[in-house]
Amino acid sequence: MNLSTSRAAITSAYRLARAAYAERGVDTDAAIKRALAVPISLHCWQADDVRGLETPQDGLVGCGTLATGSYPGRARNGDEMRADLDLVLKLLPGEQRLNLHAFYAETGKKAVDRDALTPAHFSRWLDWAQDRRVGLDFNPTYFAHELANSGFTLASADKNVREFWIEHGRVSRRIAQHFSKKLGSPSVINHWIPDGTKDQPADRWAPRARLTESLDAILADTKVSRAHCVDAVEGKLFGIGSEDYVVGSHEFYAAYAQSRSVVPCLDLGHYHPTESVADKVSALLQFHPRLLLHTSRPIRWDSDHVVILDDAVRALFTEIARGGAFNRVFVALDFFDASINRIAAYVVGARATRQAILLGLLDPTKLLKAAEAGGRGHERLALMEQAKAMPWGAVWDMLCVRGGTPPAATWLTAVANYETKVLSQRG
Ligand code: RNT
Ligand code: ZN
Repeated sequence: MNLSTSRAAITSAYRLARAAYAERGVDTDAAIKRALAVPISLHCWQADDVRGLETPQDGLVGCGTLATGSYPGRARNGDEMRADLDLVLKLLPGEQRLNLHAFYAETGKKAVDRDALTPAHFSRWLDWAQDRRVGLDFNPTYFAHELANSGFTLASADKNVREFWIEHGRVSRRIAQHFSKKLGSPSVINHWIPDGTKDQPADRWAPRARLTESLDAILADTKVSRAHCVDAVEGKLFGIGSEDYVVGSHEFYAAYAQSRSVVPCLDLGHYHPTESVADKVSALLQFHPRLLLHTSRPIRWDSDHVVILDDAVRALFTEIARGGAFNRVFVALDFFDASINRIAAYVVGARATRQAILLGLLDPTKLLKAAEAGGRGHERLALMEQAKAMPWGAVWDMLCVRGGTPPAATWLTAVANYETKVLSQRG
């Protein structure tokens, strides 16, 4: 298999593409520059199938998410995760961040429960991030714990359970603030709470009231500054075991975020299959200053497949580009596939996300809006269709060259070598 793409071929294809886009009023050089500058937060949890680094507890029930597959090479500890992420970073153009979950704390031989975590338990991640010059984002882990087995955490009717998770939320924000201060870049902390019920609850009210109160208690910590710790809240339609009722639904969080000045998080897998997440962007951004986006790929359900350049992802970033809103969104990945090489999963998903960003920036918005304003709906439709046939692949290859990474699919060679040398040696 010869995957090489010569620099001369990329340059001449790019010249033709640049001219074709220029005719439509699109500056490809500016689009490449902007697309490279949008930070994408890489989720650490694809590397180990969302297992975390705590000593496994017996009898844990699921958390509404599920990584399926048994492809060899799963990272088994923090060092292996960081080694894998090092290769991933080399294969990705543009600015990247790392998104950690609290259960990736490294506590040595000592077991430290979630309510007692401190920045020191993440010092190895922080050193790594400092060295690689990547910002760190954070997530409290309100699942995979015996105190989450009932299906309720922050919305639990049991005060002790609630207090444990409130404390977890509070220590997590201190950790995020520490990352921000050390790295000089605000840390986005995303609160996703799995609470809900399999079947119809008699009381949909009380858990929502309790979740509101618990989140308020977490956010009330005056030692944490919003300038360092950017809180986001992620709603969901359903999960495994919470098919009928999720306490933190989309409406709950859209309203909560609005009233508490925190950021709503939209995950592409968390809505009815025919609902357009792209359409929500211009609605929410009328009222919210910022949005957090989890790019994912739901197949028939919230399956968290690896992101590809599908219509949902393209539409999402085209909407953001048309609204000039890249400085108002945080972009993060959220998928986990244990059935394929996990390094390739990262690279495919992160590249597809940045391709969608680039495609959004290459959209001939001015021409489309002019056709629309002139009442020429047929022209708008024809131009939208024509945009799909534009030579954007040549622009993408140039973006890879300018980003100092392998173009096209040439990165597969590095993945194959790493699989032979490193991944295949893991038990
Ligand atoms: C779950 C949410 C959440 C998680 C991660 C692991 O449905 O999407 O973002 O995937 O926190
Ligand atoms: Zn998510």
